[in-house]
Amino acid sequence: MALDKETFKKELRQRLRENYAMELEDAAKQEIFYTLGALVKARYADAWGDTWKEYVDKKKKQVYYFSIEFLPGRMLKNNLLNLGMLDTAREALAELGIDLDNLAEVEKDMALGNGGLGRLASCFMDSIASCGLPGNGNGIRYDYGLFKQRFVDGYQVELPDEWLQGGNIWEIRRESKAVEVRVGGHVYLADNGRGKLKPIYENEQILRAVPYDTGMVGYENNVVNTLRLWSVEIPASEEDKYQSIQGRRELEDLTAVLYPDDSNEQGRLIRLTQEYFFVSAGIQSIIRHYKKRIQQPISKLSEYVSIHINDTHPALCVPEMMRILIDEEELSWEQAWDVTVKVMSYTNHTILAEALEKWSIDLMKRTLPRMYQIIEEIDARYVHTMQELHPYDLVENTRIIRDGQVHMAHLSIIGSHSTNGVAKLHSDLLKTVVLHDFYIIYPDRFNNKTNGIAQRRWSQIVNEPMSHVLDEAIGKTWRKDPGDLKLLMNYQSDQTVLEKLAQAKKMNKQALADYILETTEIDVSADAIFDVQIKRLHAYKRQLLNLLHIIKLYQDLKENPDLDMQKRVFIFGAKAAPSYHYAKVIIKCINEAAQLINNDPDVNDQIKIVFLPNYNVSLAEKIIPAADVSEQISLASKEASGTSNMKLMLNGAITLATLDGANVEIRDAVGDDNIYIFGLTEKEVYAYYENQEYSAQRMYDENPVIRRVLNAFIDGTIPNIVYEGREIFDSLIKYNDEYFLLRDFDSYVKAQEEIDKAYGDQTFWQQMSLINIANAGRFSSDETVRRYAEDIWKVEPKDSFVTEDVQKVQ
Ligand code: CRA
Repeated sequence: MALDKETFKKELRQRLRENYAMELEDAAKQEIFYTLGALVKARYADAWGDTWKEYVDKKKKQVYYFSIEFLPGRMLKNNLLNLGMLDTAREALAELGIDLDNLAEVEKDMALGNGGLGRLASCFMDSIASCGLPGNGNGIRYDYGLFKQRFVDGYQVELPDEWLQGGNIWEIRRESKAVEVRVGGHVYLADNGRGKLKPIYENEQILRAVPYDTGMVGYENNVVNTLRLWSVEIPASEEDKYQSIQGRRELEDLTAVLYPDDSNEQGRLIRLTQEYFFVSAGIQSIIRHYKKRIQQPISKLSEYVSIHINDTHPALCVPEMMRILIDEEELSWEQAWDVTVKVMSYTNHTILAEALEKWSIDLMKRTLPRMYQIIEEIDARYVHTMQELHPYDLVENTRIIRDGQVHMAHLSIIGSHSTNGVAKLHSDLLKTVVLHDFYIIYPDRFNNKTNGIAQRRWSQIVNEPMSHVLDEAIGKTWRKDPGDLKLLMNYQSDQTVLEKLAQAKKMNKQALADYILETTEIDVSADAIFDVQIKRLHAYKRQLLNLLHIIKLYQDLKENPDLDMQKRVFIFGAKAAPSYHYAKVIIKCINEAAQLINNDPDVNDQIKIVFLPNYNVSLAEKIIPAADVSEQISLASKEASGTSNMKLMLNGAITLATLDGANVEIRDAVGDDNIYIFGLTEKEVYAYYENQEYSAQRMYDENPVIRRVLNAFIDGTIPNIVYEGREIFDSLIKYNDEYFLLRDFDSYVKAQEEIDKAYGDQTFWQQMSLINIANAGRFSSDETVRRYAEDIWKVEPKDSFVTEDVQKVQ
């Protein structure tokens, strides 16, 4: 039921009195925020209960999305929007003299993820609910989210993210749903008295897993699904064992921190235990629910339950499901395996070798002895079956236990019925290169599901000015169905619409310029091109290539201060993993170049560099609506998909990209004339790997522009980077430029020059921008999860359930 402004105000006041014994006029921002949060939560409480009840009553098949990261960011405005209350709340609060945007800033970002992978999981949660699909998240409730980033003398410094301080308004602790998870110790098998073997545990550690549930509110459809995050505690029965503070700490540390690296698995014991902890707790609670409420034979589990393994971190879902089915439900191995493979599906998110998870046998045995036994058996049976069908090498290359290590991707592929990549190019590379051997063995298991974004958040919430222009031009249906953005194509030559879109962009740029001034004291003009690269700092993403181009522009301007060019602000947002030295060196260099360029009077404000610290979801929400240029310049083949590329496109930024990840599909969507493509293709990259002909030294010797740019890193041109500059220089010349920056430099510069020219013709630019917005609908995560639901999970949305009922009646 819709809430009118007066009732909203009354309820807010009433709740404030009840909770804080306070009048609105005396309340602090925090108190108002928490009160509003409680009001919003109460508005969806019934729908939350009803949704669950409907799933249970109708015995609907549900999907459980297992992910070690979720990155929702702030939830207040998203929940208001999805409940259809955003405008009412904004207006009612304004009448009370409160600015909603300002109030929303009280909420701490829920940052239980590193970057793309975790953010994708949260976009999926939003879309699964919004499409009326029965689906839930399962993950870890870290006490500390991803570190906060500050710059000190241009260096990255990491600070803890105490996001739970002050409480988390959205979660509900579900004491009664706690389960126990066993780790460590020894396990041996003994007769269970009924002719079967059962595992006997010795000296194991028992952990209590307590779930905290958060409602995932669907868009105006009364569906509220559940994100369940697990936290570790000491079980009451074990209290005696933990008498020292240190002992308690060690156990409680298990869910204390998120590992702050998205591309390098360090094989740490705590990480492995984290993985097992949330997997085991999640699967136990699914099975418990199934037995208690669905009450079907366990052999039919796959008709009611689908479990998704989001990258390999939850790969232990496979042996843990086997453990429960064999040890507890007493199914035969064959029956259990059949059920497990049917229930599980897996997404691969990267081809970077250093990110492919492997655990040493020794560590696995010590930490999770029963898991290891089961994995050994899966491996042995796999080899046994496959060696009859395939050559020796193929089987050896694909088995789970190899070279003293457990290969988690192999476990995930063998133990599930579906493996997908996250963009067409990436999925093709999985089939043809990275997982080619598996593709030969299981050709039918491989498929593509191009990533998507929660379009309502990344348009309606973050970019109200643009949203209003869209409403006026094409009506409001795009708000529910992002495919309708296509209607905008009819306005390509409509000067009024183009002009209004330009005004909206300008407003957003001014807002970002104000924020930049306030937080960094750098004064930037909203008339300049806002050229944006926002993503984790990684060598393959090539922030350094961006910097090389900036240095070239700087040198050109020094030589000729009257150079005919558009003003440009280069905006960066990027965290480096704390242990990733080279990435931190690049941060330092960008910051020092910024100091130099922003303060050089010769440059005369023609170019500026702004590196905004602490890039996170909330900062992305400020930057993306203000972007003119979207830098997607990874070395072709390395970026599995990317998702900021989609968000920037939706907000009318023009993409400057290599043909990597989903950039290829963005190009297909907007056409060659509305995107700037440069650089090596993935085939050319692979050809270089094969023929070994690349010589960075030769590029340096033969190309004077490159030489001058690189020299700036070692000749004092950029100050304060004596060591860092040398390291950059050596990485490019001495170590032969692993990511082909110098090879792509010229074509990147040329593309940048074309952008400069294009921006000079504002009508032309606005047309490109409009075409990008109009064609962004296909990258909605609504579409993506629908495809997962149909092809992989086999779960059905609420509406089609209704149709079925209707059909039955007829
Ligand atoms: N780092 C990929 O690199 C992709 C996201 C989500 C990544 C991105 O290109 O968009 O996943 N891979 O699919 C990853 O986390 C473990 O691998 C990422 O976020």
